[in-house]
Order: sequence, then C-alpha cells, then structure tokens
Amino acid sequence: MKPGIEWRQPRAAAENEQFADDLHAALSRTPKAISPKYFYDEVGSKLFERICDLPEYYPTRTELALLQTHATDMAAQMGERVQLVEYGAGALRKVRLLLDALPRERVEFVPVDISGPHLLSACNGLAGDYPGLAIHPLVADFTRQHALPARPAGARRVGFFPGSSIGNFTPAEADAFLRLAAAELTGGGLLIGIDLVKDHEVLHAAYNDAQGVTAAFNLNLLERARNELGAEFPAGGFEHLAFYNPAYCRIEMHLRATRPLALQLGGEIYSFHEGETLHTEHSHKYTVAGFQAMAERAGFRPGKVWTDANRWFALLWLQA
Ligand code: AVI
Repeated sequence: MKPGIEWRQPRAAAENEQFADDLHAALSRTPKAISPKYFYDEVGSKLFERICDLPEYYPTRTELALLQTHATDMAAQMGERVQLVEYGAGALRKVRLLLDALPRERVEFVPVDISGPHLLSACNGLAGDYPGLAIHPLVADFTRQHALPARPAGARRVGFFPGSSIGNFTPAEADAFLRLAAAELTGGGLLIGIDLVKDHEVLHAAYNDAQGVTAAFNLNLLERARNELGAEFPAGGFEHLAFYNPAYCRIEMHLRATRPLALQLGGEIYSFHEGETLHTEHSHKYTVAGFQAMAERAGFRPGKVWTDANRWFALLWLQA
C-alpha cells in the first residue's frame, strides 16, 4: 500500500455469509430476484470496466465527455474546501476529471466501495498520479449506515455518484439512498449521473453487446455462487437475458434457465422450469424533471444540469 492512504478494514467473511443468505432468499421468492451488488467481485468489477469501453455502451463515454467539458463549472458548485465522497468508487476514472478541477491541497477524497481489493488497487493508482492528495478509502456498502471520516474543519462534504448507478436501485432504494445522502451531505451537495429515457433500440444494444461481455458479467454472479458458496448447477444451464421494460422505464437483466434444472445451494435444492429467470438487475432510465422531483422529496434542492447534445445522459448538481 502506498504511504498516505489510510486503509479501513474490509469484512470479507461477513460479506460471504450475506451473499449466501441473500442468494437463498433470492431463490426462495417468486419471481426469483437478487441484488445486483453481487456482480462486483474482482472478476465482475473487471468485466464491468470492459463494458464501459464497449461501443454499444454509451453511458460511460457520454458522462466522461460531460465531465471533461464541464468539470470546472461542476467544481465551482462544490466550494473552496471539500471532502469529496465517491459512492461506489470502482475504477476511480471519472473522479480524476473533477480532482483536476479542484485545488488538490484543499480536497480530502473518500472513495467508498464494497469490493476491497479493487478499491485498494484503484487507490494505489490514484495516489501515484496525485501525490499529496489525502485519500481515505472506505470498504462498505454505502446504501447502509457507514461511518465516514469526520469532515475537515471548514470543508463542505460533497458526494459524487456517477455512472447512473442509482438506476440499479428500486425506486424505494433510490429514495432511501437520496435521503441518507442528503443527511450526510448537509451543507454541501451531490453531483450525480443519471441515464435518460431514450430510443429503445439504443438501450437494447447497450445491454446486449456483440462481444458478449455483458452476458459474461451477468453469468459471473452464478460463477461466484459456484466458487464461493459451492453452488451446483448444470453447465450451460443459464443464459443472459436483457430487455427494456417500458412500463417501468428500465432495462431488466435476468439469468434464464435454458431447460428444466436444479440449483443446489448449501443443502437446499431450488428448481427452475425452462425459461424461468433469476432477475439480477434493473437499470432505470429517468427524465431530468422526474429525477429532480425525487431528489427534492428526499431533501435536496436541484441546481445545475449538464447534458449531451443527444440528451442521452445527464449530470445533476443537487444542493443538500
Ligand atoms: C453500474 N450500472 C449503472 C450499470 C448499468 O448500466 O445499469 C451496470 C450494467 N449492467 C449491465 N451493463 C452495465
């Protein structure tokens, strides 16, 4: 680990138990459904990075372009002295554009992520490229209560939640996250990326890429269950399914049984009929006005909005 990074301990064993409990619960309910947070082990995080570079997956490059063009304006909303908390930090690629626009000696950076090894390697890379930057990584599920380091004297606490990761929450989870963020960012604000409602063909292609990287990302959830929890199921028993559901303005990802089969987990047997699915993710698409109304109900005051010429993606400043 590089000097200057204060490391907070991961809780790996507890996380594994949680995965087993959640998978049992997921397979017991009708329809079967699990939280997408279990995509992101080390393999899953790397597959997600590959998704971000796919030609069909427009959100990452569109958001990066918005950050490149408007980082100075975004940084100006944040203030002079900032404790910058990135929720679900991942590869720490986008935050660099913000950090470049903020005075380094007056920023403390707190990346929060559930995947410890991935966060550690991303922080080491960042520390090498930004000498002198105070970095305090925190391994945690940021949707639950977590203990952020105290705010440095005179600093505003500002959240950064890019990538439209909020789209992966249910509306109730999104509301709960926004309320939690509004409370812990009081006096500061939140810069958040959201994916906008658009042509269904564009959306369908983004989640059904020609190289099959999204399929591998989805199927990795069951590979984790096999490797980490000893789950047993037939090879080729599940396939990737992703489609746009206009009733809920969301892409849905599922793992679909290719034939009638049994999945064994910790002494329990869960049967799937042919075509039955385990729902693994939804990815909500918003309108700017709809999202701002939700943020306002949670305690934010909507501010500036930056969007691309196609209006495919937006970054929103929300005052807390
Ligand atoms: C992380 N999240 C915003 C991605 C999305 O687009 O919903 C996850 C993803 N799933 C499939 N491709 C990308």
